[in-house]
Amino acid sequence: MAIERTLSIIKPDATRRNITGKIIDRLESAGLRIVAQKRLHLSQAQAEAFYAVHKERPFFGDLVSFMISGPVVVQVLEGEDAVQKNRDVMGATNPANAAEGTIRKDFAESIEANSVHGSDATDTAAQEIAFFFAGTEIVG
Ligand code: RTP
Ligand code: MG
Repeated sequence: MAIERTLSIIKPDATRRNITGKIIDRLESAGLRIVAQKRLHLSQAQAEAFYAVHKERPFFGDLVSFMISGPVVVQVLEGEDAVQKNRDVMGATNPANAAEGTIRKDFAESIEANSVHGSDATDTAAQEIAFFFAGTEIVG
């Protein structure tokens, strides 16, 4: 397995409930290392740009509104097979379908307010990391 990096976002439903530490514990316990992290409040333009791939989807407007409804924590996670490992720890998009022991099963409020984002492939991970972080902000 290759050492990879992936982009993680702890979403506004989780910062609102003050459970960022509980989520970080799940990530670190799975063997993912936080090599960059910052808390920010996305602008509408930033959220629209980040989720541009979904702009034709019916949920796009609601998703953008949700993502700017409060602060987020954006992170670069590093580890073996980090992209898939993070997706496994996150669980399915809809918490009703998420496996036992996953972040979304245990913490997500709904299919939209589902507590975390994780890149879905190594190429999108590289793009999403560059969207939020300069190379000098990532310390492995
Ligand atoms: P993410 O990109 O946030 O890691 O989540 P994902 O891959 O599991 O899900 P994706 O299909 O990429 O959708 C992005 C986010 O949009 C919201 N969503 N709402 N109302 C709905 O039917 C719906 N479907 C998706 C969720 O916040 C999802 O994580
Ligand atoms: Mg996605």
